Amino acid sequence: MQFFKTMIAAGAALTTLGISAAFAQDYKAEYRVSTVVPAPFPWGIAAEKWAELTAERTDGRINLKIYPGVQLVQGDQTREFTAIRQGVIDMAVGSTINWSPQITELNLFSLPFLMPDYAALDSLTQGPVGEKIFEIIQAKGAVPLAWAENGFREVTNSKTAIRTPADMKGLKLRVVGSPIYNDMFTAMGANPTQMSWADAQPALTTGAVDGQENPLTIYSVLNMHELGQTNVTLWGYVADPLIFVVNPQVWESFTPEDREILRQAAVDAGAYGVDAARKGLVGDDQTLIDEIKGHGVEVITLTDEERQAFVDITRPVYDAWKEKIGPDLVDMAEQSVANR
Ligand code: X2X
Repeated sequence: MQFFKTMIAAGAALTTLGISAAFAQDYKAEYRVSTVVPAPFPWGIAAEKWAELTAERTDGRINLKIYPGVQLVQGDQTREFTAIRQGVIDMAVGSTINWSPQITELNLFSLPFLMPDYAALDSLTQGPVGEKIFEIIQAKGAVPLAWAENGFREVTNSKTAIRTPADMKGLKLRVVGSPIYNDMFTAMGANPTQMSWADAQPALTTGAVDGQENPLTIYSVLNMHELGQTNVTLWGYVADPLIFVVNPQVWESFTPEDREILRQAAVDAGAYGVDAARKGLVGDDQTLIDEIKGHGVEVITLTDEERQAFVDITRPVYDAWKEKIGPDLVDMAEQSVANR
């Protein structure tokens, strides 16, 4: 009897603390959070911040452990979303590119030259398009919580300065394993080859490929200038946001209070990650670009005219993918960008 009284008293105490229904002891000792790259890449910084804030604000009830290199799916980033849905992965901070094989609508962010600047990107993630995308992810079997950022993907290579599509002729470029990238680079006259991020790094080191496209934060952390990637073209053709998600069963296992803490921690970590992703690349602070130039790298910013040639040559790809993604969603995105 004494035992039951104690249990009831303990239950009441937990309820007053705001811990109801599920007890903390039902929680797993650790939740597995998948990312592609770890800190000090902004992507990993965002995930670490999420873990830190969550542990702090739940008094250690929820512990997130980060598994970079998409190691929970043997490095195959295009299988990450399926693994989240199946519960092989509990949570993730993932790129829209890597989940687009399962969620066609996420190709929106890969439409060439849809987003001319950061304000355009924000108008999508922070507006009605972002809400719609979250509904779609939810319907596909994961609970989306917040946005962060990998960044604008700039093209780099070891052979030549790229100012026109003609400069790309025959260049062997590593692209991510999402079909729209093959279509875009083929349209530009390059020779794209799809491979995972795990395979990309040795391919760049050995010179098996001439170039790649990724945000400058990734270029810089990896010192890609030392891998011969001494030609960089800033063209702002696509940007990949990151999304914080949780497997639905895991989500349901948390108390409503803890769910809210986890969500708010993701929102805060997302904002922190976006700052890290843009540091040295926006407004008056161009220090990251200056640092890259300081290594003797040729960094070209396309003029409007030069950029237009790339817009024109990839237009058929844009139109074809607009159909696949869903013309209504793309119209909505074009509106948001126009009104930013
Ligand atoms: O594979 C890439 O290029 C990377 C790291 O940017 C993504 O995961 C999309």
